[in-house]
Amino acid sequence: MTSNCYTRRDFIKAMGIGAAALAVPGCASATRLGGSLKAKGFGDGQRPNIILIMSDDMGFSDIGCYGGEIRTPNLDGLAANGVRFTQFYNTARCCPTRASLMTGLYQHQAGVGHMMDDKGYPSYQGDLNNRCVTIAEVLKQAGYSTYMSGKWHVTRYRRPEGPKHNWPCQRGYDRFFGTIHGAGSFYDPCSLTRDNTQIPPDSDDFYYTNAISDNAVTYIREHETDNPFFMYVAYTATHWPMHALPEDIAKYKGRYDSGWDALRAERHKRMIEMGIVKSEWKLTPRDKAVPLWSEAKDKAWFARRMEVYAAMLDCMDQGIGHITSELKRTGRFENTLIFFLADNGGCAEEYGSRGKVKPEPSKPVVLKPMAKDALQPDMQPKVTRDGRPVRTGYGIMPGPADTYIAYGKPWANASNTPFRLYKHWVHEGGISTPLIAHWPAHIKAQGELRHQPGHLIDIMATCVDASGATYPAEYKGHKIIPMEGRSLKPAFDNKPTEREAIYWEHEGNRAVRQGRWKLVSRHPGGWELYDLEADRTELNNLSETYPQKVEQLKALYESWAARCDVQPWPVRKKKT
Ligand SMILES: [Ca+2]
Repeated sequence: MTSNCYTRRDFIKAMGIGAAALAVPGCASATRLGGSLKAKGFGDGQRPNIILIMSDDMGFSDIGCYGGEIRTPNLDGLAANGVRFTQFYNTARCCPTRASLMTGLYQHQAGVGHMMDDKGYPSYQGDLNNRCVTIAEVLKQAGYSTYMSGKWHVTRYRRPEGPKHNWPCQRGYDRFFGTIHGAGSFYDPCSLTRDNTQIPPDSDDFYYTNAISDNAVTYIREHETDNPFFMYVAYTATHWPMHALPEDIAKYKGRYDSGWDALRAERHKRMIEMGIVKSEWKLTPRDKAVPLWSEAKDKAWFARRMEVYAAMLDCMDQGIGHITSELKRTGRFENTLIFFLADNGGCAEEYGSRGKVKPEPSKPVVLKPMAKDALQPDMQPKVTRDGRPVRTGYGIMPGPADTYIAYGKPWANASNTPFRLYKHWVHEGGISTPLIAHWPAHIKAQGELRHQPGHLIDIMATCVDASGATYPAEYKGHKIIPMEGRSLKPAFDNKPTEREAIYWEHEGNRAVRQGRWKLVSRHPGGWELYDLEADRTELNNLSETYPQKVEQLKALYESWAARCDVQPWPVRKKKT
């Protein structure tokens, strides 16, 4: 197989035929090809490794280099030696973001118009379709080794038996460690998988964030050939539940005792000083559903929830440090393009934190420990592996494995400083993400900001551009939808990114951005118009002042929605 793969690649490259014409099923041995490829003039050492790192349910202002107080020295270091985009966007939710990011298409085009259920429309099948290709599939055809560590969440088939046609190793990855599903315990995640086999945690001190980092480091260490690699590192920090290690939580003890109002104000001030946001953009008012901190009850509980959240990100950043150390140790740091971003804004879901504590403390339940080799079947485990009941409810102090709650709306409001709304919505709080790009061999800027608007769809285009790969017109006999994004390489050098507009739709929340103008609607409400150059915090609705602009952007949106088969919300399951 190895020589087969090599010979065909070599031939196709030599003939100048696009990788589109090449589909070598089961060619998972690219890691062994590097030496041969180099010998034939393929691996000239110029093509970069590419590492795409993503956090989960993280706000725009959480990490240090975007104004946060959470200690992220490793991300800050990448930012200081690269560029930070201030107007980069995701899709506002886990699955659609991952579908869009992986394929370079809008999520509806890739078959994941909403989440992981089949609503009977091709654009809402809850599973990647065969009209898209993943970044891994594209780069693998160009001779890259392809690794993934972390959360997948672009298929509705998460059970151990599959079907597995949309698991990572069937969508372009040579090696995979992580979870197929979108959430779970950090101490015992459901759907934990190595390659194509679901597994239990491998040790008593298993903690998912560290396991993701360790596997990513291992993939770099074991990549011994000269061909470049692509690696996707998809952390589940800081998605609920609030699970973190005691030593990391201890670092933040007391840090949030001054509350969310003070936190929003201090972050906003730092963001202005750093140039992340403009001083003209007013800080949005505190969410109406959130009390003044001075009037909040149970402050110790609220503070603890944010301490754990901060600890989760802190741990992720430590892992990113291990990854960059391994790149340095193996001489790869200079010519590796590293991206860091988040899949959606801070999450206001009060998962597990409302209502009475369950199971009730007055009625102790006796549960059996789980067998060492038992797979965790549940997103929210009923029992820890050592036999303690997993508790939810108002007042539960999060952190350890026997708890399962979110950090909640007040802190999500602070995470998304200075914007409004959250994960799910396509106002700036839901869709704005940090994007750090670090690539010393190519990006000469050090610590500069880039204000060009960009979207997840641009990551595929940038990977194709940076690697010299060919985005296929056909793959495995299926016609592939052309890429939607634009390469960010010109933006690295601070040149403009040419594009018509950027579009969003999630659960009926809709938006289009063209240049400085954004038309946005919160389902089931009407259109609002904002001038983001003057008012990125979306406080001054200009729809009545500029009705013609509303009509023009609305027509653009509707044309895009028709082209991408966006259905009116709520999408009812189509009867077949
Ligand atoms: Ca998410």
